[in-house]
Amino acid sequence: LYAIFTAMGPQKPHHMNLLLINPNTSTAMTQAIAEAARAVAAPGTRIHAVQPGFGPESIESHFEETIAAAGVAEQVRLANPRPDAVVIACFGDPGLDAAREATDAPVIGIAEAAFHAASFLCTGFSVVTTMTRTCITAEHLLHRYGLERRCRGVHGTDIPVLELERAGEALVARIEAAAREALARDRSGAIVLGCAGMAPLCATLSERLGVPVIDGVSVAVKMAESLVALGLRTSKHGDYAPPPPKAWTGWAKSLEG
Ligand code: 2AL
Repeated sequence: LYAIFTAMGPQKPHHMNLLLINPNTSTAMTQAIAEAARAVAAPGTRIHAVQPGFGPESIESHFEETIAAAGVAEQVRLANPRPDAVVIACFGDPGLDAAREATDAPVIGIAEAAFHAASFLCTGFSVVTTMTRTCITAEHLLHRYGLERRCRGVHGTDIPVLELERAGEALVARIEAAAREALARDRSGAIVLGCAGMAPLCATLSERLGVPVIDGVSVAVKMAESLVALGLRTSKHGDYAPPPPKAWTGWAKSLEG
């Protein structure tokens, strides 16, 4: 027995499994998000980065968001190993409530995490996001989370999500300019980056802007670690209880509880 345990090497009792879901199906973006998450994760945090098996390669419309939410639900159902925490890494927080019903692990959406972090750092923040048409999604979430009074403006740059995968200086400069304009016009104290694909740009933008720049991916990872360390889990009392058992049909049968 001793030989077996010795061969297994030293045990690491303090590790946690963090399921990091990119709700879109861009493998390059999943990798970039995973890298951003690993850069801030504690040594004992194992990041399992996944994406749905179906759906759009980026999420910048209501229709895409709806399908992506089902993809998030799918990935929570399929999760292996069993996650200690889940992060949903798209700024629309698609499938957040569904994921919380499906697991008792804490589930953190990057928009929700970023808004809360920003509210600790200034009286009012601005959001700089991708396509202008996605601004409404951030605005709906701010109302849903009760944080609309802390946000002084949501600004689109009209940069498509997938262009962030190969962001050069011209793109960074456009986001920087939008952020500067937002800070001045909104009289805000911090910038929230409105897309998971902006995570790799956070350090550069912080340095250039000289105000707190909040990337939801890194904040969500640290919040997930904190909740796990405190032994706090998603409530199963009330509406986050598991969905009631019933028959499911068609392609969604595999998502049955
Ligand atoms: C996003 C995001 O974070 N991932 C994605 O596909 N679209 N956000 C956005 N505002 O477009």
